[in-house]
Amino acid sequence: MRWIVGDIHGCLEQLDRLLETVGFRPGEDELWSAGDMIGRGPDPAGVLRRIRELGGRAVLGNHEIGAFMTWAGLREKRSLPLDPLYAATDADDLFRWIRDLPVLVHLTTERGVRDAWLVHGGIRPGWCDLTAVAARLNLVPRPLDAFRSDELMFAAFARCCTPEGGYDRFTGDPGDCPKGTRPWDDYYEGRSLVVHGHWGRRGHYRTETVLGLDSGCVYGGRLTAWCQDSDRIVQVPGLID
Ligand SMILES: [Mn+2]
Repeated sequence: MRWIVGDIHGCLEQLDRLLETVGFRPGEDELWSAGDMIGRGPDPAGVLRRIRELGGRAVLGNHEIGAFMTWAGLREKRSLPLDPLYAATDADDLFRWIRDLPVLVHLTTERGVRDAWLVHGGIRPGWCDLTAVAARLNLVPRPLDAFRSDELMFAAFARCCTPEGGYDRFTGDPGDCPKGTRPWDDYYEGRSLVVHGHWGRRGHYRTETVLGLDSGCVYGGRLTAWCQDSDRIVQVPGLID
C-alpha cells in the first residue's frame, strides 16, 4: 500500500499514531509526505528520521526550503521550533536528504488504481506538461540557486494565484482569495489527480481532480493520509496545546 501523509510539521507522536492506525508495514508499504514535515511543531528531527528509517520519501514543502536556506547560510534564522534540528548531531545528513527531495512527483501505479501527481503547494496555471515541469524541478543534485526559481517557489508556496501565476503569502480561506486571484486549482485543467498539502485553513477536501491533505495537524486539527491503492482517507487527532 502507498500512503501519502499531509503536513506533519514536526508532530512525531501524531505521525506514529497515524502509522499505527493504518497498520503501516515497513519494507512492504510505501510512505510519502506531501511536504512540510517540519516547522512549527515539537520534533522536526524526529519526524525526518522516522520517515527516512521507514524508507519514506517526500516532496519539498516551503518549511523544508526555508530550513535548508537557513542551514546553508542563505537566509537568516526565523523559526525557533527548528533549533533542535539545526543542533542535531545528524543535521548534515538530514539536510543533504532535504536538498535533493523532489518537488513534483508522478506517483504511478501498476495496481489498476488512479495515478496521481504530488506537490506541496500547487500546479501553476499554464503548466500543461507536468512531466517536463517535474524534470526541471527535480534536479539531483539541486543547485543552490534552484531553491529560488519561480517555478519551484510556486509549487511549494502558492495557494491563491492570478491566471498568470502571480501569488502572494495569503493563508486564509479559499473563498477569501485576494482580489484578482483564485485558488490555483480553479485553473487546473489536467485530468490527472493532484494531491497537495500546504493549505491548513482549507483543510482536507477533494474534487474530481484535486485532493488536499493539510488538515492543520499542528494547529489542533487532524493529520490526514490517503492510501492510493485503496482510495481511503485516514485521520488522527492533531497536536493539542
Ligand atoms: Mn506549507
